[in-house]
Amino acid sequence: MENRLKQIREEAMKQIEASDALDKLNDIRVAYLGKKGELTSLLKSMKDMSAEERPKFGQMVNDVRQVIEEQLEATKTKLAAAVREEQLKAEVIDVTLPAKKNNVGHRHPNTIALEEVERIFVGMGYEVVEGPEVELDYYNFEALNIPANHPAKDEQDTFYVNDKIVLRTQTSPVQVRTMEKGKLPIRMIAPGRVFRSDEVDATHSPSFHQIEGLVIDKNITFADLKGTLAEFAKELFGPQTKVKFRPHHFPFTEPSAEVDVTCFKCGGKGCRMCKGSGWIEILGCGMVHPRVLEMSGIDPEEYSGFAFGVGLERIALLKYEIDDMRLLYENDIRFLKQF
Ligand code: 2NM
Repeated sequence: MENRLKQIREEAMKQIEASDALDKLNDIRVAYLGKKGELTSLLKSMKDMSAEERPKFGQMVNDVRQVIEEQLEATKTKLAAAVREEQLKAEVIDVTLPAKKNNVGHRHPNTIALEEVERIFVGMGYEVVEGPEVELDYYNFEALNIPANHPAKDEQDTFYVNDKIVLRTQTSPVQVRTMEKGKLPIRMIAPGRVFRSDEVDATHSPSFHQIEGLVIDKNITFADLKGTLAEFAKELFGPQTKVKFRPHHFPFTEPSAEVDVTCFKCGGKGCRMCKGSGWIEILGCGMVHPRVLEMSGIDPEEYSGFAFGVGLERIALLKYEIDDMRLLYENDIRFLKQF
C-alpha cells in the first residue's frame, strides 16, 4: 500500500510537471483527487487495515493529497502567468509608428476675405452686426427709399416669400434696424448672405455675400467717406493703392459713387487683371439719404452719415486671382486648399 502511495505521488508529480495547459491540470486533479480518483480509492481500501495502521496510513494519504494540491496550484499560477504573457506579446502596440494623418480642414477663401475686411474695420472702431436673411419688404426696400415701382423690386431680381417678405437683396436692412434702435453715433459693418434671382455664371450667383458699412454722427462729410475707403483700400490691396470716386446713383444715398482702386497687379499700367484700364471697381457708396435717416428716426439736420457696400466674393476673386465664382461654391478640396 505504501509503495502504491509513493508511486501515485511520483506519477502525479510527473504529469503535473509535463502539463502545458490549464485544462490538463484539471484532468489531473480529477484523476487523482476526484471522487473516483486514485487517492480516494486508496482511502477506501483502508477498511481492510488494522486499527493501529489505519490513522498512520490515513495521515500519509492526506500528506500526499496536500503535496499534489500544492503542486497543482503552483503550476496553475505559473501557466496563467505564461498565458497572460502571450496575450501581452500579441497585443503589443508600437508607439513609435507614425500616427494616422489627421486631415484638418481650413478656411474658405470667402472666410479669409471676410476676416480680413472685418479686421480692417474693427481696427477703425467699427462694430460687426448681423441680421435676418429673410426680411420684411419694409426693411429691404421701403426704409431704404427704394420706391414700389423700382426695378430692383421686380420678381425677376428678388426672391419673394410673400408680398411682405423677401430674401434680403443686400445687408442694409441690418443698418436700418440698427438706426431704428436709436443709439448714436453708429460705426458698423453688416456682413452676410444676400439673394438675387440671377442666373449662375462666372460672376453671378443667386446667393452671395455682402459687407455693408455705415457711419452716422454729427458733421460726417463726404471727406470722411473718401478717407475711410482710401484707408480700407490700402489695407486690403497694399499701401500703393489709390482710389477713384465716380458719380453714380443709389436710391438710399445722395450723393452716391462707385469706387475703383488702382490695379494691385500692374499698379495702374494696365494688364489682363484690370482689362487694360489700370483700375478695378470694388464698391458702391454715398452719403446716407436724408429720407432714409428720417424714416429710421434720425434727424438729418443734426446727423449725417455715409454708407458703402462691397461684394465679398468679388474681393475673394480679386485677391486670390480666381477667374470663376462657381469655384467658390463647388467645395472641391483641391481648389480650396490653395488659399
Ligand atoms: C451700397 C452702396 C451705397 C448702404 C446704404 C445703407 C443704409 F442703410 F444706410 F441706407 N446701407 N448700405 C449702401 C450705400 C450700400 O452697396 C453697394
